[in-house]
Order: sequence, then C-alpha cells, then structure tokens
Amino acid sequence: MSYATTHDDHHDHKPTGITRWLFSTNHKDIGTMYLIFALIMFFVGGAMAMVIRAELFQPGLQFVDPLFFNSMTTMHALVMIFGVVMPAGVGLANWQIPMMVGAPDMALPRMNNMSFWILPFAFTLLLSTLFMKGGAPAGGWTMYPPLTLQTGDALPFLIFAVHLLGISSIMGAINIIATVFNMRAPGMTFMRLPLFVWTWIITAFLLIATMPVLAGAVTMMLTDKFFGTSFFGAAGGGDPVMFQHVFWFFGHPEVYILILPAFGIVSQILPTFARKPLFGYESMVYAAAAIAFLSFFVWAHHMFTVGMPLAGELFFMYATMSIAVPTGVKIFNWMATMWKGSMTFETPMLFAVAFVMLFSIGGFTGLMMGITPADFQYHDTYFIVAHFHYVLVTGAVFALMAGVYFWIPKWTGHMYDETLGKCHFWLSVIFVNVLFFPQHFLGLAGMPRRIPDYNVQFADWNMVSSVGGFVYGFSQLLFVYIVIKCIRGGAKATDQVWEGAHGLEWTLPSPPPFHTFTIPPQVTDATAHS
Ligand code: CU1
Repeated sequence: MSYATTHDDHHDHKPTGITRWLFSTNHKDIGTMYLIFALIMFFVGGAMAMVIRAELFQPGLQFVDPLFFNSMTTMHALVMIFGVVMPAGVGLANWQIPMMVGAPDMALPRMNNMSFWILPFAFTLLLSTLFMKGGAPAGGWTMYPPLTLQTGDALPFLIFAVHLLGISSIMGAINIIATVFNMRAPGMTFMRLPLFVWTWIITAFLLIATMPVLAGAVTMMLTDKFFGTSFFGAAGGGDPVMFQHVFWFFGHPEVYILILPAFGIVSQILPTFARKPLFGYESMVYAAAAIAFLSFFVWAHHMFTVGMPLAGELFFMYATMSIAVPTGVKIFNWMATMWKGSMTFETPMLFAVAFVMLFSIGGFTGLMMGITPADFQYHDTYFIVAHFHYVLVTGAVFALMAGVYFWIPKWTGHMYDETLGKCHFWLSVIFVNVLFFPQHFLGLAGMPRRIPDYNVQFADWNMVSSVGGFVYGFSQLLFVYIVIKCIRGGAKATDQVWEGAHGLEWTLPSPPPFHTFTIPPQVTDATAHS
C-alpha cells in the first residue's frame, strides 16, 4: 500500500519515521499512539492532582490562589476522564479487538487515524486555556451554569474541545461496532466473543448514545453566552437545573463508559491466572448489558439535593440501587472464577485482584450515596471524591494497568521486569489507599470538595492523604520505566506468555470450546503473518 503521493514503484513500501504514525491506518500503531497519549496525559492530570494535594497538605492558602485551585480540580477531571481513561481504553480496544475477533484490522482504518489525531489538538485547545485571560475553566468538570458561564476567554475553547472529544469518541465507537459486527472470523459467534470485546461493544453503544447529549448541553451553554439564548438563565425564563439533568443524562452512562472496558480486561485476566474458564460467561454479558441499559435511568442521583419531587427522588433511588444487582453478578462471577483455581500472582493478576476488591469498595460507597436521604449528608463532600476515585483509580486505572502488563509481552515480544512490576503494584496499592481512604472520613466529617482551604479539624487526614498522593504519584514513574525497558528488550516472551496458560488469551473465545480448556479455537490472526 502506498501512502505517499510520489512516483514510488514499491507497492509494498511501508512508511517509516513520522509518516508511519501520522498517516497510520494500522490498528496496532494507532493503539500504541492512544496508549502513549493516555500515559502522557496521565502525568499531566497527575501533576494537577499533585498541585491539589500540595495545597491541601495543610490548612490555609500556601501555593495557589483559589481560582487556580478550582481550575486544577476542573482540568484534572477533564484530563483524566477524556485524556487518560477513555483513550487508554480505546488504545487497548485497537490492539486487541481485531485480533480477538479474527479481523485483519479495524473496519474503518482511516477513520481510526482521524479518531486518534483529533485528540492531541483537542487537548492542546483545552490545556491552552490555562494561559488565557480569566484563567482555565474553574466551575468543575461538570461545567454547571451559571458558574461556568463566568469563565473568561476560555469558555468557547472548552466547549470546542468537548465537541472535538465527542467527535473522536463517536468515530471510535462506530469503528468498534463496525469491526465486531462485520469482521468476525467464521465461527466467532457473538456468544463466543471474549468478554473484553463484549464490554467494548456495549461501551461503544453508550458512547454513541450519550456524547451527542453532552455536545448538546455545552452548545446550549455556548448560545446562552454568545447568542442571547436563555436555556439555563433564569432571568430569561430558562432553568439552570435543566443543565444538570441534560449533563447527567450523559454523565452517568459516561461512568460506565469508563468502567465497562475495565470489567472486560479483568474478565480476561482472572481466568488466565486462575487457570479456569470464566465463571458465568453468559451472565457476565447480560449483566454488562443490563448495567449499560439501567445507566440511562439513574442520572438524577447526582442531583438529589436540587429539590426534586418526592416521586423523582424515590424513582432515582430505586433505579440506582437496582444497578447493584447486575454489578453483584459480575463480582460474584469473578470470585467464582478464582474459587479453587490454580492461582498465581504475576503483576496483571495482582492488579486484577486488587481491582475486584477495591472497585467493590467504590461500588458500596456508590450504593450508600444512592440512598436519597443519606445523600443529603454526602452531597458535595470529600466522601463523593473518595467514592469516585475508588471507582476510577483503583477501578478503571488499575484495570488498565493490569491490561498493559497482561498484553505487553504480546505487543513487544518481551517480558516486562516482573520484580519491578510487583514493586509498582505494591507501591500503588498501598499508597492509593493512603491517598483515598482517609477522604471517606473527611467527607463524613463534613469537608466540602473543590475548596482550597479547610477547617483545622480536617488537617490530620488531609496530610495523610497528601502523603499517599505524592508517593502514589511518583511511583507511577516506575511504570514508565518498566514499559520503556520492556519495549527496548528483556526476556523473550514465549507463545503462551503466561505459565500454565495456553497462549490463547490472544484469541481466546469465552466460553472455551465444549467442556475443555485445551482445544484451540479455529480463529486466526491475519496480521500475524505480515
Ligand atoms: Cu451516576
């Protein structure tokens, strides 16, 4: 295939250097770019978290002014959600899905290229707002009006960046659906798809359904600010609370967009290191679909305190609590998969097991917040911050780390350094709990979120939390070192990679072939021979 518009006669010529990446239509290269981008943004968003934890290390204002602090909380969230967890998930999808379904590449390779290359421009726009008159957005990542309408020059840049991120996500989602629906190898029926593929199909539908809603919300805000409309302005007959309804109709499914691929990764890893098939494959698929479906009917649990009618409060409470049922099915199945398994604890397994335990903590605190009368106590406190960091850091990020450790030997042909991997895991798992567990106490004691200063009664646990944050943050540099070392060399990865596994994780259908775990499925990786 010729990429360059030259009179090159070499039809098998492959682009090298920068053009290989800039014009790439190769799902592996694009996957790599997504993952590297996510890793870079992980440190950008992480640096913002370090600013937040430094300021909160003790009471009083030490390092930053309050407006900049609020920009840090806002930008930290936007970067971590849209710049880290989502692109990393898409990166893993790009690498794995074509090979897992037996396709030579993604269905729409040029669109795949565009999906990725929109991201660096979107984040350049978003991060450039840090240097604009009036400062970066500071109204929280949820962008509620009227506060967010006070943003200075940055507002239209924020909105345009959100539009671009939505376009990128929707194109990526269309690509994944097109690939899985149309390009499966013969015999790869839907109920044989690896769980990672299943969770990504469901995630892709959530993306297509909700990203336009977010785009609509921020577009209404744009016209309110610059074109004289009053969608959210009470003075003109609008309603600021309507923004919250529209935003969270996107926002709650969005949290499942962030976590469902993580469920998929963990569902690949646990069977491998327990040397047993995944327990309850079909119920895993249906539970993931049920979680996604229910996620459209729970949005107002983020706004119990706005003054809804009692019927609304009750509806959203019961709907929210019902999601615990399919989630419980999944956690039960993960434990049953490990039960009496011949388990070993290499780094991917450590992260996956930690995921099951720590994500469950985040799930339970979520259930607590879903109880309407109790939520009036928790709303806008650090308890909420603790909850969603358990879900998104020890949940989503841990699963993404597990996925990288699990698959990087296949990607690079080298084993990563297992000793360093274990160091990275133990540093992460200990200090992430030092970082986030005390935030439950702070929240229950009444410390509000998004505030740069606090009453002295909160000083001790904030100091503990900040120490945990610094050590957790810096120990992620070890991950970068491990990845670079693995790319550059190391022990050669065998075909099976993981001892006792069958080397089928690459293309393993779940459930495995009839009553056995040893018969190879009739699926080939068309790219393996190129
Ligand atoms: Cu929610």
